[in-house]
Amino acid sequence: MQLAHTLLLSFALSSPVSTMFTCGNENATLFPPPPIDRSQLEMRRRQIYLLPPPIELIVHVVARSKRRQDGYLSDEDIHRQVQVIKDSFAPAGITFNHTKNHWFVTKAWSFETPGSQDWVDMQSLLHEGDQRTLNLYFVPWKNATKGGFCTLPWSMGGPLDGCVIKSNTVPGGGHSYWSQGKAAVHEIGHWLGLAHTFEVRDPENPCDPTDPDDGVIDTPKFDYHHYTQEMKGTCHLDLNTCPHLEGKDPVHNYMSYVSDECATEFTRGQVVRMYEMWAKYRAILPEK
Ligand SMILES: *[C@@H]1O[C@H](CO)[C@@H](O)[C@H](O)[C@H]1NC(C)=O
Ligand SMILES: *[C@@H]1O[C@H](CO)[C@@H](O)[C@H](O)[C@H]1NC(C)=O
Ligand SMILES: *[C@@H]1O[C@H](CO)[C@@H](O)[C@H](O)[C@H]1NC(C)=O
Ligand SMILES: [Ca+2]
Ligand SMILES: [Ca+2]
Ligand SMILES: [Zn+2]
Repeated sequence: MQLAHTLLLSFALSSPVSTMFTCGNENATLFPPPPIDRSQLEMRRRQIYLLPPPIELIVHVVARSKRRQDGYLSDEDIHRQVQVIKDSFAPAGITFNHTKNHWFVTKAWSFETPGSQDWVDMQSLLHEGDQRTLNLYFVPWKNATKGGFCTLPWSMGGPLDGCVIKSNTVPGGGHSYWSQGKAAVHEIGHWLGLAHTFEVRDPENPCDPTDPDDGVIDTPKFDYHHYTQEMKGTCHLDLNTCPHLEGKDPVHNYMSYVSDECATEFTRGQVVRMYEMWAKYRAILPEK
C-alpha cells in the first residue's frame, strides 16, 4: 500500500476495506483512515466546518426476557446511558436528539460472531431512519471480551448502519471496567469516523513515526503491546511506550481501550475529524 503522509492529515490512497468495527480487546481490526479529498482540506483550511445538527438517536433494547440478566434495560437505565453520551460529546459541540426507545424481547438471536445472520436479521428488522440517524442496539451479547461494534461512516450498510453495544456496559450495568456507559461513547466515536488511538498499519512497528495511525495528529502513538490484559482497567498515567515520539500515551481518550473511569476526552483533532466525517459521509444522502 502506498501512503502519503503530511503533518496535518494522512491520506490513504487505496480504498477502505473494513466494513465493521469490532471492539474486542485483543485484536483491533485494522482499517485505513478514509481518503479525504482536497475540497475537504480546503474547507478545513478556511475553518468552515459543518457542525453536525442534533443527531437523531434511537435506542433499541434487545433482550432475551424482561429480566435484567437477559439484557432488559428500563427507561431509567436508558436515560442514564443517554445522559452519559450527551455529556461526553457536549464538549465537542456534538448533540443528540433522543427521539425514541424501542424494546424487543426475543430468544431467537444468540449473538455470537459479529456479522453473522443474527445481527443482520436484528438490524434489518429494527433499523430506522437514514445515514444521519444513530441506531443504538443494546444486546445481551455473551462474549465477555467484547464491548460492542459499529459501522464506520464510509462503510454504511443501509439498515446495517449503527452501533451494537453490550447491555451490561450501561451505567450501573455491572460490567467490570466498562461500568459508566463509556463503551457506548467509544462506539459512537467509531460511528462518527474515529479510529482507535493505537491504530497502526504494521502491528510489529507501532512507534513508526511515518505510520499514519488514526489520522489524528494530537493523539500520540503508543505501543499497545505493552497493554496486557491485566493492565486494562487502570489509567497507566505515566506510560510513554513510544518514548522517542512526542506525548504520553493517550490513556484518557475515549478511543483508547481504557476503563470508564479513565476515559474522559476527545482531542481537538478527533473533534475536527468527526466534523469532517459527518460532512463527507453522513450529512447528505449518498447518490443513487
Ligand atoms: C490477531 O492479529 C494477528 C495479526 O494481525 C493475526 O495474525 C491473528 O490471527 C489474529 N488473531 C485472532 C484471534 O484473530
Ligand atoms: C428531534 O427530532 C424530532 C423528530 O424527528 C423533530 O421533530 C425535532 O424537531 C428534533 N429536534 C431537534 C432539536 O432537532
Ligand atoms: C468471543 O469472541 C472471540 C473473537 O471473536 C472468539 O474467539 C471467542 O470464541 C468468543 N467467545 C465466546 C464465549 O463466544
Ligand atoms: Ca494519532
Ligand atoms: Ca510518546
Ligand atoms: Zn473500538
